[in-house]
Amino acid sequence: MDNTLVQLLFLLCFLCSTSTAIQTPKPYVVYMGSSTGNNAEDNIEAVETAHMDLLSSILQGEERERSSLIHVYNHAFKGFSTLLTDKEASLLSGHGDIISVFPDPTLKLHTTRSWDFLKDRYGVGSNYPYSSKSSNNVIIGVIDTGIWPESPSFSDYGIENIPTRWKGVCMEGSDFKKSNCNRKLIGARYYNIREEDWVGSKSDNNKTRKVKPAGSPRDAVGHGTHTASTAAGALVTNASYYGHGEGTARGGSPSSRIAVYKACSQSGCSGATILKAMDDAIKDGVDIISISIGMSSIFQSDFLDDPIAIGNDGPDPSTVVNTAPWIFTVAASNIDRDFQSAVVLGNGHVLKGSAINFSNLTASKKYPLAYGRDIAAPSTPWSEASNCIPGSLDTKKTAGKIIVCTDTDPTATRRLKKLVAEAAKAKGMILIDEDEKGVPFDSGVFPFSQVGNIDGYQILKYINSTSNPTATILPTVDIENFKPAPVVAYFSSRGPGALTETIIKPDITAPGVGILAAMIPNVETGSIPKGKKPSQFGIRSGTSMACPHVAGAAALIKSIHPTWSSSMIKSALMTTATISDNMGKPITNSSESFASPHETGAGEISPLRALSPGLVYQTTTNDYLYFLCYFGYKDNIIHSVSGTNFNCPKNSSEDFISDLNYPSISINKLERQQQQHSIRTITRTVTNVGPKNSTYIAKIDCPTSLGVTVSPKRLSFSPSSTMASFKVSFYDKGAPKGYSFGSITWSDGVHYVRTTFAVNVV
Ligand SMILES: *[C@@H]1O[C@H](CO)[C@@H](O)[C@H](O)[C@H]1NC(C)=O
Ligand SMILES: *[C@@H]1O[C@H](CO)[C@@H](O)[C@H](O)[C@H]1NC(C)=O
Ligand SMILES: *[C@@H]1O[C@H](CO)[C@@H](O)[C@H](O)[C@H]1NC(C)=O
Ligand SMILES: *[C@@H]1O[C@H](CO)[C@@H](O)[C@H](O)[C@H]1NC(C)=O
Ligand SMILES: *[C@@H]1O[C@H](CO)[C@@H](O)[C@H](O)[C@H]1NC(C)=O
Ligand SMILES: *[C@@H]1O[C@H](CO)[C@@H](O)[C@H](O)[C@H]1NC(C)=O
Ligand SMILES: *[C@@H]1O[C@H](CO)[C@@H](O)[C@H](O)[C@H]1NC(C)=O
Ligand SMILES: CC(=O)N[C@H]1CO[C@H](CO)[C@@H](O)[C@@H]1O
Repeated sequence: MDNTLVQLLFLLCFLCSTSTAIQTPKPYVVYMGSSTGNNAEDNIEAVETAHMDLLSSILQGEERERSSLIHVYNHAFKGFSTLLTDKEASLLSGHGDIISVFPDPTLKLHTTRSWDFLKDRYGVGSNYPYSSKSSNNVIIGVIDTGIWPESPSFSDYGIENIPTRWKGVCMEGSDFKKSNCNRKLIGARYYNIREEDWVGSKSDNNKTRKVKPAGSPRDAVGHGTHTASTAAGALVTNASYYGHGEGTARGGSPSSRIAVYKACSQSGCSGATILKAMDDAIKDGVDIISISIGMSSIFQSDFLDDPIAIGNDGPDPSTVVNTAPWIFTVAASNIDRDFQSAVVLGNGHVLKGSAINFSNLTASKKYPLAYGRDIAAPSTPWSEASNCIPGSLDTKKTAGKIIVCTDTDPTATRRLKKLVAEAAKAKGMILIDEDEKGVPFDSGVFPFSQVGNIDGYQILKYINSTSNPTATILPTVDIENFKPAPVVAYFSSRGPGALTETIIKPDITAPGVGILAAMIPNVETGSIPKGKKPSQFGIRSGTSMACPHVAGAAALIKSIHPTWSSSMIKSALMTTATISDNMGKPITNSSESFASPHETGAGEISPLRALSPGLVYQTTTNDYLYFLCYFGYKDNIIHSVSGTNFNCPKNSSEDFISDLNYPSISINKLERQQQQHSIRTITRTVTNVGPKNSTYIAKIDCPTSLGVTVSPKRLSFSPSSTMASFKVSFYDKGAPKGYSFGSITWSDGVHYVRTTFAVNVV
């Protein structure tokens, strides 16, 4: 493996792209009923062909040119999305196989607060060194959906000349000129992305799979623009999403340079393209790579759990790249700001819902309120109607009402339910959704609010209690200093790692809920409040919003400590992470339980504390090669990956991965008995990056049922002795089966070097 590769910091996250290209014709969703269940992936071509035939049957002549499927839904339910004119949509909705056709407006969620939240947690009055000259020298490569260069977040005002070491390029496209790059956005590349897979031929019905190159680095999705500005966006005063989240927008390292690699499109990212982009980024001279991989479709919130999502076809180098321990895996949390849109019931009760809306309703006027179940279409199961599944509501009974829907059926997302309610001419919608209640949903001009199960029960009880239930949904208000925060988001990926339990995954937590950052302008009707111009910012939630926070923090550290390796930066971020929330309690998850390191990793990043970590764990190229050996790769593969004759130890075993010099410790099995032989001892080595003469003392924090000893208990450093090793022994003292968690904290009284551990007692 290329040493440079190891020296770079990889941030892999999950692409949760939710918006669609804005054009006339517009995107529509064609819903064809529930899935039959036997939808093997290898059948996908036949399904696509059938959808294409259906489409061609209504598209006339020339129009067939653009006949294409944006998404095919084949698992949770049947259907597809495509570009249609209004007329075509109505033609299609008359077809026998089709249950309903909905316009698919661009979802636009929208943050400026997250970096201040992280800073304030460090200590009031602390300064964020966000415009340091040295941060000009850090180049962040963002592999994503491209960029919207006109956003004020990418202005190069006050930034010095491009470092001479930069070897990248600014590729042009029909809508992207060399002049779109500047001293901030120093590079832009695109790849031949399969934006549209199926392209019908003009003359006959001959459909071929054609690759239509997306010939521009310009972002048509918004995801790449949002993540790039979160990591390194310039300071923009007075940023907001139509007044919400108002403040100064900025990235984690606002004067670092950005180089974009458009390797992803609306329909996802191909592993092969990502690898090519990585290759280019390294060649161009980037310092940090931030990548979002995976794709959650519009209607399924299947947040893929592991970076193996790309190139998982056997032990080849691409797989290696994805399974390697140097990939930073990030959990997503909320910040101390909430977007609330209250529900006022006819009986005067006010319930705090969450949403971002352009509701024009007021507290004084109430509207009829109905539960989906009570207004079901003829011969529709209650369960479908209560979930407001497409086609389940009696549209004669929905018009002008605020309808209440539940979320017990995962086949319809809140986005789809909202479309159902809108199409049924409802006045508004209250969604009872325990999981997503803390993740605000942008419903555009449609009044919308989300509540949890407890408030939901109150609403349903109220509906039962009167013959004439009424309610209204108030416009969204920003709640500042919201508590508790951080809370691990419900959609955040959970450990232990699917590939190996010998490394704690995720590594760390960062803000990923309700994040305001730069956005491509959304001109979709229904998404802009009356009389306003399209917003230059957007509020979004997802693990892919958390990832660029880590990239930005890493760039900040790199700018202050230019000689530090990526493993030192990673260690600094992990050992200084915070494990308590803004109420001084341990961080919780969205169901109000204490979150374990399998949910938070080492804790929430504290970028300022990470600037002086005291001690760091350095993970070397050899450690990574040992990792590959222990993971089971054969010598010949490791030779070809590393270009060396490195040979694996004969006794390689997955268990030994726990011994690699990683900034956290995971023991995948510890025998459940108090015998001498069941002691598991691992070694770690720390490097002093703080004051030359210092002495650190270990403090262990763990359940009493787990035995943990550290030896030696004191580490001394001097100008001539900058590194020290210690051993940690684990043994069972009656722990329950399964994982026990704890930490070892080395401290010199000034620095606290916290090493999280997870021990699986079997
Ligand atoms: C279909 O189109 C492809 C490419 O345009 C062409 O190579 C092929 O011969 C066509 N097939 C038929 C049956 O027309
Ligand atoms: C911020 O924008 C508002 C209007 O949206 C304007 O009234 C105000 O003057 C602006 N403030 C600054 C500092 O530009
Ligand atoms: C709210 O706006 C919609 C159109 O966006 C309009 O039809 C409706 O009458 C308005 N309602 C009130 C109460 O102003
Ligand atoms: C409302 O009434 C229905 C039918 O009478 C009943 O099944 C349901 O449990 C009631 N819901 C609540 C919250 O009381
Ligand atoms: C929160 O943690 C509890 C206890 O570990 C667990 O049962 C629950 O599923 C977690 N919640 C989520 C949303 O993962
Ligand atoms: C594996 O073998 C090497 C010698 O080849 C030895 O030094 C090492 O201690 C062994 N490791 C374990 C965990 O047994
Ligand atoms: C470190 O300690 C040594 C003696 O132990 C002393 O000579 C040296 O000046 C000290 N260095 C610093 C930077 O304090
Ligand atoms: C984000 C958003 O759309 N908020 C709107 C909610 O509704 C009020 C009242 O119409 C608007 O002022 C907000 O802009």
